[in-house]
Amino acid sequence: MTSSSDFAHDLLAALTRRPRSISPKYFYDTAGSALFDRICELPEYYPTRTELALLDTFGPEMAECIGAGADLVEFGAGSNVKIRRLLRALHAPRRFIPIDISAEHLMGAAQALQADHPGLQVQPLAADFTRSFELPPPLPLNGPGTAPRVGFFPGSSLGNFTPVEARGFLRRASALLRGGGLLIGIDLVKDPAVLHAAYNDAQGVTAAFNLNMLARANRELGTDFDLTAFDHYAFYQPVHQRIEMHLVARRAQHVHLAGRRFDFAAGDSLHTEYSYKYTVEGFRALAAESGFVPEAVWCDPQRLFSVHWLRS
Ligand code: AVJ
Repeated sequence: MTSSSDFAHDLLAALTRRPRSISPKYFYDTAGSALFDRICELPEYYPTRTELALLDTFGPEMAECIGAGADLVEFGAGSNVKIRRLLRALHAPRRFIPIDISAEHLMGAAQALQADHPGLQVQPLAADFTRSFELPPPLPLNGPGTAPRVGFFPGSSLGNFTPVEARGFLRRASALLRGGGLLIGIDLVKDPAVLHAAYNDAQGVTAAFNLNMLARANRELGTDFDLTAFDHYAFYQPVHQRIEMHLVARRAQHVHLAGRRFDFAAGDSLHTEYSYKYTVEGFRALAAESGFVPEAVWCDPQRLFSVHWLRS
């Protein structure tokens, strides 16, 4: 779990370095997690609805890959919407460990899930999975050994990592999930206009989500960001195959943090997020380099989004 002091430390570093950049994990306080849930419902934001349809349509095939009695771990479980779809298809899963950085959101969602699935052991873990963290001990089997762990990482959240970070995360995950596997959702490279619209919605929810980074700093750290003085700026960068999200100063201004003053010139940016897109083959190659055996892959007919089963 992150604390305000992690945020203070990282924001101070972000304002000091050039180019200025802060981790997107700080979007997800309670207000930010709620805004993200609204993004998932937007007409322009195709990833959530496309992935949910894949989980519904191919759930039985995914369940075959995963096998019976799974010990599931989800990285960034949010509101548990996706695991609920997968649970419809899974054969007698034994435990579900939702990991999320937003503790309050996590605990509420875990309680609701436990109430709806009395036979499943729901064991929430408030943690920052971009750092090292400890899982509860593996489940003992009736015979010798322990139940293999199965990871679930939907939503293309891997896209927030740079390719170097993604390789690092996948290497750690493949070690953690040895004997089991990872079911992971990956957004695909496509028409830049479709990508652009998904991060520039007409209702301005993505803009509010981006600006929540500054609103959260004002709430938690006592900074004096003027939210009307920054623009949401998101674009697709085709060379690196990624969306970049920035907060751009509309005019020259300054902000105070920890007794220090930080200046922005008009047009200066604070970079808040990357969202990398992959081709199916490119992602399978990355997974293979990181210790997994890429097995099945499921895509929608328009090839907007993909879900992969990687054996470990
Ligand atoms: C949760 C990281 C997958 O990159 O599409 C949505 C976050 N940012 N709109 C994404 C996000 C802006 C989302 N991920």
